[in-house]
Amino acid sequence: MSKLTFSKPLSGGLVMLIAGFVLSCSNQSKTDLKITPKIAEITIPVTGMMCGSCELHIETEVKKQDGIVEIDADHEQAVVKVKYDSTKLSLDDLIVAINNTGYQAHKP
Ligand SMILES: [Cu+2]
Repeated sequence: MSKLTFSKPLSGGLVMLIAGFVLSCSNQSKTDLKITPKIAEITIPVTGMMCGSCELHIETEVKKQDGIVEIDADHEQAVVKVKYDSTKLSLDDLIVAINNTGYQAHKP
């Protein structure tokens, strides 16, 4: 009924992945010294926080991202204030990180 086909979609993708990795590595070592952290500060509206432990939950999880300088969640104001290195993180990264904790972050 069915015939086995030996296509290799994986290996092609893998080679591309490795090539991209090597490229990005060599790029980085050249420009490494020139990269200075760009600290950005943002207040992100976040709904779903009810108390201090909700705040702590978000702070603890989002802090695991490389590039967080300071984070302060406030359930009464329904916001999360973040100071971060914008060369390492984007606003979208922050929103995804907050959403992954189960609360709803909204683009400011
Ligand atoms: Cu809570």
